[in-house]
Amino acid sequence: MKVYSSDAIRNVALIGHGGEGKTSLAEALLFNAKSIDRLGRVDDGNATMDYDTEEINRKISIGLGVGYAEWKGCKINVLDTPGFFDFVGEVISALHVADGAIIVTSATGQMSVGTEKALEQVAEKKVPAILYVNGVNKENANYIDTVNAIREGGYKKVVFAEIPIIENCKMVGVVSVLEGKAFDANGNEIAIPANIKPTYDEARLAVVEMAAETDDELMMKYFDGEELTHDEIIKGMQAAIADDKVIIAVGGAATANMGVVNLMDNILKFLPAPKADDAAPFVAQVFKSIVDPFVGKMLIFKIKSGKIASGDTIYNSIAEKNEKIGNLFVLKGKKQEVVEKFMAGDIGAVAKLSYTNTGDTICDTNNKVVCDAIPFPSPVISLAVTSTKMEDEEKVIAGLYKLLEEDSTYRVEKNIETSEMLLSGVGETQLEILCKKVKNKFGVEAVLREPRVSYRETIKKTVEQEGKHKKQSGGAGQFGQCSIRFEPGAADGLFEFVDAVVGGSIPRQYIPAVEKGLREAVKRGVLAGYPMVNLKCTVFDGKYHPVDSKEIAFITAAKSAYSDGCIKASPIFLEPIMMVRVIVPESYMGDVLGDMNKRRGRILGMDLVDGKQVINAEVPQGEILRYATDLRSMTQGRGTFTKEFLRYEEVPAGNASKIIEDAKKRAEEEKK
Ligand SMILES: Nc1nc2c(ncn2[C@@H]2O[C@H](COP(=O)(O)OP(=O)(O)OP(=O)(O)O)[C@@H](O)[C@H]2O)c(=O)[nH]1
Ligand SMILES: [Mg+2]
Repeated sequence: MKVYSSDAIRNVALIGHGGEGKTSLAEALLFNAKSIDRLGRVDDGNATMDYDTEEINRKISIGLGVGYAEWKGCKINVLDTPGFFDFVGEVISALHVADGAIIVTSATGQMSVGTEKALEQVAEKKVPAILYVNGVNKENANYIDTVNAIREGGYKKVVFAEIPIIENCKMVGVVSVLEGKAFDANGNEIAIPANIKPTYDEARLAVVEMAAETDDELMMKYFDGEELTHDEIIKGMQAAIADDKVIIAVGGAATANMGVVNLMDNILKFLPAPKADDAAPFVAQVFKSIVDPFVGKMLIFKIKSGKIASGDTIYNSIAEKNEKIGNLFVLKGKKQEVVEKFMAGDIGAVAKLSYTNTGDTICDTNNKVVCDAIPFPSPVISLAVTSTKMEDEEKVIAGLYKLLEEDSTYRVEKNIETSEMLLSGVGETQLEILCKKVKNKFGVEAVLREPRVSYRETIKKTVEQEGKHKKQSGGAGQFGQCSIRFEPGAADGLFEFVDAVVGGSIPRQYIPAVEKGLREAVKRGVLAGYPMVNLKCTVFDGKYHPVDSKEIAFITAAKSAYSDGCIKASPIFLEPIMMVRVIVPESYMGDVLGDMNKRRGRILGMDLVDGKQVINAEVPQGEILRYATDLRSMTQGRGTFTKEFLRYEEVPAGNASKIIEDAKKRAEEEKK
């Protein structure tokens, strides 16, 4: 393959709502450029970008797919992202390196949530974008209504650049608002169809005005009533798009390869080339890793400056190690082609590096720099992961650790307190798919379940309790007896021991044994075995035997005083309370608040920030284990939230029996 320099490169991310045609569009882009010789289909499981087993099974994209289309002397690097919200990490990776985006939306006449999110994302990241309204070949497709719905939904910066001419579910031509002309399918000029004329007239006016606004001189000209030239309009649009002031809308049908060639021309014309200098020292950032069974870990990077060739030695400034570059590749989904070198601005792949991971910067050994980290989201849902077979559990965990190389948005860690392995991520589907991947790749079955809540136990009343241990039948005997006062409140909030024995009723040398017994005992509360906290224990009396008293006897006596005493001291459960911050569009406020109420949430405050409602609430952890999933279905994916541990609080009496029952069930299961 030819080596492309930055002015001939376009790095575009395809983003948008799930299932609206990104992968199909990527396929058509690659096909038109002859990168692939047949137009594969997501439905047939042979689309270039959806090659993973789970992608083929589910007919959705899961991971970021990378391909390229060589078009009119340029190279369009295509980054096909998944639309399903659980995989937003892939979108973030793509937008971190893309110089432009194609927002793919379906011509349904409405703005889908994913389209809205995509529009928000490109605005936030200031990524110039084109809106590709897909599926205009469908029965009830309506291109104009779709664009208007988006404009009315708060995105007036979306303007009609083209209006497809549809006859019997076929795109037979296009009205180019920018050119001010209409063309048939062969590119011959035709009259603008009457039914499109009103939309065209309005759009043309908007385009001219937006172009004029980019330049003071043009503005003067426009106000003087002079016509802007074709070049002035195009230049104005280019500037407005680059500035993220305008998003041009075009239409087509990816699976029918309609409007795609137009789109490719528009990518070259309106999306900016990467700003990257070949002459500067080499700097690149790895934005995606794929574990390939044959070549090992494939690292996909974007070159910010300089160039790279196979055989180079580079420096990883995160791992602080030198690495030798072997073969370099361009990718087409799972397929690789070896290339000799890449120039600044390009996207390439390299395999078999020892220390390099997603997010890392690789650079010239004499120019050590670190690129901005990719802002991956923090996990919002945790599930406990085990295996159907006990002996497979280790393999499941090892598999999940291995897959971390491909996905930086999940975590695997042990909860030391509950001894559960927790799998945490962006959504339940992500976690389920991870388990499926572990099964596909490593042959072991992972099982997910709701994690245990780290409850605590404590007491509310003061009691005095005698504990006795006596074993005096035959052989050496054991004897120890102690009286202990158990009361709520420990100096450190956990455990406090006071020795108030006078007159030697327990000899000095056995007092530490009493404390030791209690310290062991409080590890398990008397209700359901959760750690006992905030307990003050005062030993004030006891008895001993000159021969049979031993350390172990006092340990045991203290333990029995503990269990007999605390059960009478009004034991209760404490539960973790989380500080939860929910952000939703205002229209969902009522639902979210009502739902919070059902979860025993306490609303602390509500705020309108950037047009969205921010709700702060304190909620028991056990009530929001699956909040990520529930909030999403409550808000069609428009709501987000964060949570953070705050403190422990008493569990209402009515909820205690359920905790005890669950603990019993678990104990029985564990026995089995
Ligand atoms: N009729 C019609 N169907 C289309 C068109 N584009 C895509 N489809 C179908 O829509 C479905 C989803 O297409 P994909 O290309 O997988 O959509 P996607 O946006 O990549 O989906 P995710 O990656 O899961 O977000 C498939 O069944 C496609 O065949 C189109 O232009 N016309
Ligand atoms: Mg897809």
